[in-house]
Amino acid sequence: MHIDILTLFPEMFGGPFNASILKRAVDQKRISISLHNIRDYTHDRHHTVDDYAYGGGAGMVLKPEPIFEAVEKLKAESGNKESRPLPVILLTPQGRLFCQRIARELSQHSHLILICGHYEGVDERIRQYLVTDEVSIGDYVLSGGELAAMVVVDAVVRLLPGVLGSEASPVDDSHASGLLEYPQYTRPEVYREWSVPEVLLSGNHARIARWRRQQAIQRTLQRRPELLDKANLSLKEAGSIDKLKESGANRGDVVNGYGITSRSQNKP
Ligand code: 9D3
Repeated sequence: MHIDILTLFPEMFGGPFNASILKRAVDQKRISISLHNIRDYTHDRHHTVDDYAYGGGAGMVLKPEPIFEAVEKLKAESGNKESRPLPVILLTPQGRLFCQRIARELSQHSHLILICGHYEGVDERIRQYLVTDEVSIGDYVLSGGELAAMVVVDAVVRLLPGVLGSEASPVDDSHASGLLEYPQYTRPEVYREWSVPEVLLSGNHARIARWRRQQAIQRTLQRRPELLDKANLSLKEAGSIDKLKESGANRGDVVNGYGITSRSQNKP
């Protein structure tokens, strides 16, 4: 897979892209990432990338010309042979909410172009006539699309064949199974008087699997009950959840470090 990223701040990408799984994927030539400074596609003496908004108002707007020219050049070089259009993705708070399903969808393409917007926003014609998709990574305010692009790249690249190597296969991920993960322990068996649950030391693999499954379901019910609607549960498991719900085990209350209780729903 090749990924082109258009940004006003290419230097922001150095850290994440030169470490860990992404670094290895690049070194193994499973992916290539090119960073393009939008400023390099300007023609005027001052390398102008933004301008005042028509109609007035505070804040500048990214000009269409440099972004159109950069994307058109990359498209021409790409020679897209796929039946589907080459994804040109604008990272913006107004985009569709990024999730594991979208990561999987994007991982099916051999080439992606990502455009990082900035606080000011972009000329609407970029959305209308250049971009094929708009993506947000969540309902909180970032200063630009760069961190969002890094999140998208990380989530997509680790799904590509061979990238994870010997590490856990992507289908084991909690967000792939639809449940949160079960509690994990390692040595020592007793730390500061806190023991590892006896079942995990039992050597009874069927019993361990049942315990982990039950813990994963219970944890999901307490922390992210909405995930259970889409999780793959057996009829028996679905029935036991209904019982837990009736007993109030999913009240969703969380307690912070000060013992203050609140609902666990994320309100904006
Ligand atoms: C004047 C700014 N805001 C008006 C309400 C809108 C705004 C525009 C651009 C707020 C933040 C940004 C910069 N953020 C992104 O470009 C961005 C983003 C985000 O802020 N949150 C989650 N996902 C993304 S993807 C790109």
